[in-house]
Amino acid sequence: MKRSLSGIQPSGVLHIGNYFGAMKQFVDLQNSYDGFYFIADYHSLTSLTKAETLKENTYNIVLDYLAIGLDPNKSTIFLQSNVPEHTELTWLLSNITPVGLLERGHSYKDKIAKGIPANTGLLTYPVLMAADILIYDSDIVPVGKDQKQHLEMTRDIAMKFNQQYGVEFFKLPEPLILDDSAIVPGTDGQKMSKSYNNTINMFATKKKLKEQVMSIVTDSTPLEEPKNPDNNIAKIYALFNNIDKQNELKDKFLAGNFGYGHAKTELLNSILEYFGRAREKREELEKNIDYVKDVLNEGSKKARAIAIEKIKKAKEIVGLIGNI
Ligand code: AQP
Repeated sequence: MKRSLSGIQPSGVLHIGNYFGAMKQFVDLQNSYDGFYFIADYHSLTSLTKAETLKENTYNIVLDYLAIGLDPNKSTIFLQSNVPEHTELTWLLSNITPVGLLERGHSYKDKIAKGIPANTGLLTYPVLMAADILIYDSDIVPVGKDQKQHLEMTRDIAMKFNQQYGVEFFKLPEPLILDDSAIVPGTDGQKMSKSYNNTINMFATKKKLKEQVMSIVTDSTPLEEPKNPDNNIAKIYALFNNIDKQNELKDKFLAGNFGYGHAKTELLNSILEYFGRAREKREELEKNIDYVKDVLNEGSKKARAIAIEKIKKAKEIVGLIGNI
């Protein structure tokens, strides 16, 4: 069975961009791929400095994974920092990765442009990501479009290693990016992002969720007039509804006498309905945190056993002699 691997940073509360861009694919693929899905807690240290928040976010992501239907009997759910071999491989890969490649990273450049201090972790984030993927011989990586360049870097780094040491050691992974959910827009129309304060969180309280949906930015076309049917509400609505429902909404916008507030209420109902079962499941899981911990510990053990074998071979290839 081919292997699918991906991770999510516990840098905040997960949102429908994370879900449609990546997590939904984790669940959809779990019968056809050997799934490895992790919580990228090492990665989140590049932006998160509050230990308590990191711990809380980490538990929340495991709950989210399980609530949306990831099955630990089918997929391996693990914590990145429980497999320190990821960081060990990062060091080996760092020594073949040109600084220029990392400096060209869109995500790195965006963060610097926003005034985020350029720590080394932020620059070398893609090398750790390459290690995460390559250490498991992953075949595909389901991600949103913002990660496309990082996946290309992973392939470049793998090729460079294979060439430099004259081996076919690292498998070149393929990104899996779905057209319809490649970039989910946030409430302000930019890419939805944990750090932009523009998110719709699938498991927010109903009151909070309503506030988030109502904050979607629209234009000021009067109620009675027809509206552009390709607005931000319609784009988000499309993620939750089939084509007939999408067309119905478009027709209402074109007909006039249908305000953005009405559309937002329809969107809110769709979101609540879509995640209804997952919400219930999440509430049940919250009462059974020992089970959640077991899932993470068992998954981490399984992942680590694979990573240990791969790093051992990688060290031999580069000439680290180990125990003699
Ligand atoms: N708006 C989005 N549309 C589609 N996919 C998205 N992803 C994130 N936002 C969108 C995908 O979610 C996965 C996990 O992302 P991540 O948490 O590792 O980092 P990120 O891409 O940087 O996500 P955020 O929300 O934007 O986090 P911050 O604000 O912390 O940087 C990835 O597959 C990503 O593509």
